[in-house]
Amino acid sequence: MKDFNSLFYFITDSSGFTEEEFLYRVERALEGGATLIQLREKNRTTREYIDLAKKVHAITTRYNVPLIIDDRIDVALAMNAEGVHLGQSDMPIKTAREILGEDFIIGATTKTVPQAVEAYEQGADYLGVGAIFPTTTKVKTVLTSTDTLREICAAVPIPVNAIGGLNKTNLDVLRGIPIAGVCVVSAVMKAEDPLSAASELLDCIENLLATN
Ligand code: TZP
Ligand code: MG
Repeated sequence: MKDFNSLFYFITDSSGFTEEEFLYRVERALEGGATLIQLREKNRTTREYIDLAKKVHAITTRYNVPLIIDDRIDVALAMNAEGVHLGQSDMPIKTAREILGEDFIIGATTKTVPQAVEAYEQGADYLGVGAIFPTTTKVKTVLTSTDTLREICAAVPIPVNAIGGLNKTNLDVLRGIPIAGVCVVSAVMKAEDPLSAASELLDCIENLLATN
């Protein structure tokens, strides 16, 4: 069933953690209130990606939070994830939708209005837009202005999330922009206390969106 809430979208980065520490942090993020979660692995074999995804899925299922797999529809299909997230150089959204069917959640990274409209028209369920701020997370990206973010929100009827360098101290730049939620990696992943980081962030996002 395609039911998701991108309000507090936590994206993982397992680099530097043991598997045990990584899974512990994923669970603390969920306990702290993450509403959607993406497993984002860039340096694993397919088999390792599937193996880790199954372990993460066992946790997310207990919290009733959909699990989105970054980049790889084969991995998502192999372990019954709820969705995939595709960038501009990944499989086209249209092809992914044809393969995955209507019930799968498909997200797309877009940085311009034409990219956003195309992703929507091809069947994307939500968009990630950024980077809003420079990020310390390993990613090939460029900055996207909040003006462009606002234009994208106006151009498509699906949820739009802001991403990139966001944390509880800088969400104010998003005030007044009709986003559906915020994506974060390091604000939770690298926090000393991921549970309190997640629950404080949830409060901040709720506060932000209450006035948007
Ligand atoms: N896409 C644009 S910025 C980014 C991705 C995956 C990384 C965001 O990570 P952080 O740590 O929240 O800045
Ligand atoms: Mg990608």
